[in-house]
Amino acid sequence: MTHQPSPTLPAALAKAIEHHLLHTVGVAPGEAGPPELMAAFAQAVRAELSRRWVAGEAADRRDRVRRVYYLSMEFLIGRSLGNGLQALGLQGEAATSAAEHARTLEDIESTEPDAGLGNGGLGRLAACFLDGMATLGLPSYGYGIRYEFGMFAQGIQAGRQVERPDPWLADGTPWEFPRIGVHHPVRFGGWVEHSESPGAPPLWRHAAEVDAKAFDHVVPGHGTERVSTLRLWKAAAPAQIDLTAFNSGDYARAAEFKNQFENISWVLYPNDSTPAGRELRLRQEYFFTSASLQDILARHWLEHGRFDNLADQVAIHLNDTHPAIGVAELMRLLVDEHGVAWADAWATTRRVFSYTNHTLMPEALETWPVALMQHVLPRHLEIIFRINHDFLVLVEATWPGDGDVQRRLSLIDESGERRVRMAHLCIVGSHKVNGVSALHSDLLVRTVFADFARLWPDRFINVTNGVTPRRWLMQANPGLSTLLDDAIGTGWRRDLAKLDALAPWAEDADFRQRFLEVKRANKRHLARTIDTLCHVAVDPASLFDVQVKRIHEYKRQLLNVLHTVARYRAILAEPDADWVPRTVIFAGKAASSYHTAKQVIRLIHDVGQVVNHDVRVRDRLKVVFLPNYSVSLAEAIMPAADLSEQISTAGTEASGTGNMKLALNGALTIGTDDGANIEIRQHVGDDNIFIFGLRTPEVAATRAAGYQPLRLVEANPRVRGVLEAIASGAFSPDEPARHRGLVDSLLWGGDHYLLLADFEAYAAAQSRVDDLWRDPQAWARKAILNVAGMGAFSADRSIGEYAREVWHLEGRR
Ligand code: 26V
Repeated sequence: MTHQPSPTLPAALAKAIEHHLLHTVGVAPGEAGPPELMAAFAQAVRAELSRRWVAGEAADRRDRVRRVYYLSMEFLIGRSLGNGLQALGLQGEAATSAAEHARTLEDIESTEPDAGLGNGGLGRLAACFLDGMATLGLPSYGYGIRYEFGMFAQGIQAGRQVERPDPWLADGTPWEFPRIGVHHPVRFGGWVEHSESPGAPPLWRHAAEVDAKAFDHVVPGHGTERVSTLRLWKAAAPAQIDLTAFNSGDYARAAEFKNQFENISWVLYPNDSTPAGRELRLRQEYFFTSASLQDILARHWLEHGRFDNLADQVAIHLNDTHPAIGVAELMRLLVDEHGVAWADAWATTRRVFSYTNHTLMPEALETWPVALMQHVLPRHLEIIFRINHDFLVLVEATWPGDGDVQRRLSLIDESGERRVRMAHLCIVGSHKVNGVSALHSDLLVRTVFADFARLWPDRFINVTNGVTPRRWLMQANPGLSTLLDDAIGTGWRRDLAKLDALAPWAEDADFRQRFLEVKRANKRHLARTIDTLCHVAVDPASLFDVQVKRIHEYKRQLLNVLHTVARYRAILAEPDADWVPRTVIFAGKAASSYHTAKQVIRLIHDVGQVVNHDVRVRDRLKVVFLPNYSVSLAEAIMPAADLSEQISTAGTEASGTGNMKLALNGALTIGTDDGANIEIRQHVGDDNIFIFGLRTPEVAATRAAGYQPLRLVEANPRVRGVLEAIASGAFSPDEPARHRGLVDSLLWGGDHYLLLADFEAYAAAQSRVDDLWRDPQAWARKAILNVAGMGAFSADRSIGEYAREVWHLEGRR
């Protein structure tokens, strides 16, 4: 397809909006407020995207194209209106239409609720990747769950996190297309019968069945008429059950019965700190995976009428282990339901699947008790045992008599209660396995998956993460985008690698001035948001120092707090020194059961209370915690940041993607030698980034040498002063012991993430940040070089690598 402006829009956008106000929304155009206007704008955009969608689908069906299916429990989409308008090239017209209704486009867009169907990095990556797939014109589908409630909304009450539900569908969403007639049965429980007659497939006598109903979201490509589909499944009680129960007249029981089925797609598990061990989670995983695979096979059958060419036509990607059961489910569907021989089905399965790992933390690797799997998915457990048997035969042939390697590689962990290792199932069932940054992929093959890598070295590759420049630069930062257009032309909008042409502009004083003015305007905007959300006045001229991400010990928000307290104490000790004014900005959610993470939020709040009100500070330090971090809040924060905090313990952050969004918007990174920070450093240059602290091997060595945080603190008066202040209640005078637990976890709890070991290096790097800030021209030069160096971190580059090296797929633009 070629890219032509739509014949009907843009001239007709205003007309379409009037039409939808009157006919779809049901309001007189003159009386429409921002929510009604949002609904009408969305309908106008939806109509045009739908036209493209239908055309593209028909072409793909006609050509029987090879497709990729991206299976993910999470898609953290955010808002869709701005993105849709941009894809259609209608932002200008939309702004004019908004003005005709005496509104700004921003006022209208901000009434759209976020689709927050994800926890953090993994879910947002899936959303960026959908955008990249559509934009590259890959025939592609995302598959996931249509959660009735997304990620909880975070409130802060008296410094504490409170969680509220997120009923994002309460008023409906203009973006979904219920696919009447597209539904699949998903079965659970029961037992398996094996027939006497040879060759007959086993019969799964299931105990329960739910109906998975398809709801599609259109995923617009940019600079192309191609669109992709995100198909989300909603669980519904099968119609006949509905009828029987309700006809019996016992409505309460009928409703309860119905709930048993429909609860599967009610709520996103809001936990990225420990894998959820609950049965409902396993049901969710199987529910969406089974529905998706049935859907894929149905589409394939319709086009080909055979399954022996499935792997030629279909690539299925597993976003982490959450859809891992798909390996067993595809085997079940092919062998039990479609009569394919086991060996043929296995050869197909191995060619179809690929798998991305997103975390090294051993405690994060999913396993399910064999007993639970037997109860929920008895046939799948049998299939997993058979896959494991065949696999262990191979292991035995490779390393004869090596019981240790058998135990380590087995799909079943037999060390305690027997458990199925979902990552092992993914690796055995896939032809490619990747990590998400160079360091992470390297550590995977050298640590957690080392035995597998010895067995199948070619299976393991790296694909460094990327972010979509549409949302994270063009939409979030129109000021910088226009400036880039003026300097280097608009080519970067289609190919982010072209940003490298910006480098010479760092030497242009006039350009630097304009760059700083754009940043200042973005900071004024964020300052207003901070005032609204936190009731704290911050100075847009101060250095905006930003750490935004899930709250986790390994991400070390507490290290940032320790440094902030050190700075506060230093200001009090030398009130007349030349302090660089700083605004330290935090945002992020803590898992509801993660006590330490919640304490960190409380400490940030308490430090803010003291510091922000201390007149001796004279506004040279402010500390704010922005509640309810989300995609739309991130869009306000990224363009306004001066300093990006990426300070995880080396070897713990698989990649990070916030680090990419911030640098792309001209923030300088202060960070450890971890995840994608390492590659950012390679691309922006050593002189334009503040890397500090222990590296991965040194982290291991420090721990191995018997790290003693107490010793370290005894020898370091600055750290001691900071810890004593926090532990003695300097920031919690109403409850002096409130933060002793956090301090004790460092002093007496072993300081597992080595905050104290890295403290001095971190503080020294922060001093270098201050020195640079005092020279605005030098700062601007480096910030511009950061933008210039970030071209490689586009989701389009990542997706191009997946398409070439993993999915063997070509774009149709
Ligand atoms: C993390 C952890 C951390 C330790 C304790 C248990 C646990 C359980 C789950 C998780 C989340 C894993 C999935 C995830 O969100 N990973 C993130 O994926 C991003 C996209 O690849 C990547 O940029 C982040 O570095 C990675 O944390």
